Amino acid sequence: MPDYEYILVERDGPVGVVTLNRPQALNALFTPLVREMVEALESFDADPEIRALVLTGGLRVFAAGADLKEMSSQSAVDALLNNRIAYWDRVRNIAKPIIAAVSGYALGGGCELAMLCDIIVASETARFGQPEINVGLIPGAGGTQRLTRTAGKYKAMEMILTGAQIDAFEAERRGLANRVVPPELLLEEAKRLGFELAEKPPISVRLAKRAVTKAFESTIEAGIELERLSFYFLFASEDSHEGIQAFIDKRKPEYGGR
Ligand code: DAK
Repeated sequence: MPDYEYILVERDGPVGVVTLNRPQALNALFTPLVREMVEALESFDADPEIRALVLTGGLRVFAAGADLKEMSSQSAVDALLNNRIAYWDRVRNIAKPIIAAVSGYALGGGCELAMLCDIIVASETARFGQPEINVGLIPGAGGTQRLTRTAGKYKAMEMILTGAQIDAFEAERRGLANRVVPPELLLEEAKRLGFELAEKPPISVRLAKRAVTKAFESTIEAGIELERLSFYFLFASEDSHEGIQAFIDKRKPEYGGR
C-alpha cells in the first residue's frame, strides 16, 4: 500500500476500507484528498482478493463538501480546464460495490460522494445536504440529478434551493440511506454488508451493480452535462466569490445578483 496523507486504508479479509482523514477541515474534498481516495478505491477494485469496498469519513464527519478555500481562487475557465470531475467519474466507474458509511455531515460534494456509492449506511448523527446555494453555487458533482432521482423532485428542490439539511432518519425515509445504526455500530454494519456481498458470485455482483446503476442513470448524462456547465459558469459570478470569501472570513455574505 502506498503512503497516503489524507486517507486511511485498511483491509479486513475481502473488504477494503477507505477512510477520509482530514479532520481539521471536516474532510473537505480538496484535490490531494480526492486523488488519494480515487487511487485507493481503484487499487482495491483491481485487487482480486477484495470483493467489496467501504468508504467512510470516520465518526465525526463524512465530508463537508468541496474545499471552499481551494475553490475560492478558481475562475470559470480554471474550473472547466482542471476537469476535477474526472476523479468523480473514476469513482463512478469502480466495478465492485461501494458501501458508504456516513456519520456526521455529508454536505455538498460529501453528499454527492455518498450518492456515488451503491449502499449507504448512516449513523444516527448523519446529516445530508446540498448547501452550495448558500455560497452562490449549485451542486456540481451530480447532486441535482442523483438527489432528485433518489429523494424525488420536491424534497430535492427544497434541499437544493434552500440548502436545508436532513437527518439520518429522514434520509432513510427518503431512500437516501439503506439503514440507520448507532454511531458505534456504523463501521461494523458497513463491513458486515461488505462481507455479505463478498460471499456472492463476484461477476454477478459486478454486472448487477452495473445494470442497477444504468437503470438509475440512463438519461442522466444530459443532466450532468448541464449541471457541470452551469457549475463552471457560476465561477464567473460575483456572488460565488462573495459567498466563498464570506465563508472564509466567517461573515454573512452580501449578494448583489451579479
Ligand atoms: N471547505 C473548506 N474548509 C471547510 C469546509 C469546506 N467545505 N467546511 C469546513 N471547513 C473548515 C472550516 O473553515 C474550519 O476551518 P478553520 O476555520 O478552523 O481553519 C473547519 O473546517 C471547521 O469548520 P467550522 O468551524 O465551520 O465547523 P462547524 O462545526 O461550526 O460547522 C459546517 C460545520 C459543515 C456546518 C460548516 O463548516 C460549513 O458550513 N461548511 C461548508 C459546507 C459547504 O458549504 N459545503 C459545500 C461546498 S460546495 C465538483 C466537485 C465537487 C463539488 C462541485 C463540483 N466538480 C469536480 C465539478 C462540490 C461543491 C461543494 O461541495
